[in-house]
Amino acid sequence: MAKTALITGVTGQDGSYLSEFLLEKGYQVHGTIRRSSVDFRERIAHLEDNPAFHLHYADLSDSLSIMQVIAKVRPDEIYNLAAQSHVQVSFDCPEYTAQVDATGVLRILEAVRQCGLADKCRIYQASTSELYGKVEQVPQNEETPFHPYSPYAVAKLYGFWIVREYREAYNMFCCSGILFNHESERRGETFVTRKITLAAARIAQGKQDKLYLGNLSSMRDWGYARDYVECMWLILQNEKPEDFVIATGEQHSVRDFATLAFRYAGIELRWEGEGADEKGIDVKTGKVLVEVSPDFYRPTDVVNLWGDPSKARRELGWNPQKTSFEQLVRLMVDSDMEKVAIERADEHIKRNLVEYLEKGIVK
Ligand code: NAP
Ligand code: F7E
Repeated sequence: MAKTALITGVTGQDGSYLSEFLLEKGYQVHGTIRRSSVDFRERIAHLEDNPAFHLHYADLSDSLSIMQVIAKVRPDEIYNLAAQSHVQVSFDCPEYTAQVDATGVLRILEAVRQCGLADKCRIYQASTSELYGKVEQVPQNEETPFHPYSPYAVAKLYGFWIVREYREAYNMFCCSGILFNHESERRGETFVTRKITLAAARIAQGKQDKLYLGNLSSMRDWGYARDYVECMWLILQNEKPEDFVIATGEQHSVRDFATLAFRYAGIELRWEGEGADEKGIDVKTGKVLVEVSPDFYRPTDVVNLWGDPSKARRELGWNPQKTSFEQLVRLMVDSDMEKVAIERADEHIKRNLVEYLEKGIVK
């Protein structure tokens, strides 16, 4: 019998890759979406004709909608990926972030219990390296103490502990993946990696003059999202419900990422100055292409994330180095170079069409 999975946050970066992964494994995949005045289903549009792929309206801040979808689908596995996932935005919308990222997790767990699925349904919670926050140890593993350093991280810490509580109190199979940053060509455009690859592609093709960034020295352990969804699945196939760190085991700065992304877009950068005065300069033309803007500084910033994926490698047989840092940056830049080239071609066609219409060449 095919297994049934429910994915909250199916329209997001990870939700789209996980859907593809589970459909390939023969699952019936159900995803939750939110009503929006514009269509934000770009990442899953290619799956919507698949008869094994089903969508339902639900919101993590609305218990009834969660209860309803779980009662209807009665899933074997739930992947709770839905979240207000932007750390900087969590400073502007702290209460909403708590509603979704903290008590939203409780709503899922309790709905599973209330629907009588506590013994049958396995639950994966999308936890985060942001829990380590103002880090107390490098690299970070499953034993490293948490020190959350943003409203997002504090909300996710509640999510982590309530999952553990339901595991111990009710013997439920629920686990957290403590995922370090993972990126892709589908990454939201306001996260730093995608912001950089898109800007590098636009600057290289004459569509943007400059890129403004915040803290260039911040260090992250960046992996490829497509590789990480496999590990989410492995966590739920494990014999025992346990929490796992998912990371590559390598660390790079925002500056390193930008240097490489611009290089792959055909521009060699040299860095001059320090702090807010640091600039990324095109070696060939001498033009300043990257500047620092304090607008992107955070009230408290997490600056030293570096994961130790030994447990996942040892106990789940997961390969943390499947896609290298260089390959990740390359595939993101290639994808954005293509996207910008298509946008330019579209503009060109539109301009020509307007001219032909004006001149009466076409009607
Ligand atoms: P993402 O691209 O921002 O996707 C978030 C998803 O959650 C979207 O489908 C979004 O729907 C949905 N969502 C937001 N608020 C919701 C609400 N109130 N009710 C229901 N759905 C809601 O995030 P991602 O990068 O795929 O990350 C997936 C999960 O992993 C998140 O929980 C994130 O916090 C966590 N995480 C991510 C990373 C990373 O590096 N990517 C690392 C660690 C943990 P809309 O499309 O309608 O907005
Ligand atoms: O920032 C610095 C910024 O927004 C990374 C989410 O998926 O991963 C993500 O959260 C670093 C920070 O990701 C800019 O200060 C510099 O130190 O790409 P980010 P994040 O905050 O690490 C974790 C694991 C999650 O769980 C989250 O859901 O880059 N930075 N300049 C900048 N960041 C942004 N966004 N924009 C800048 O211009």
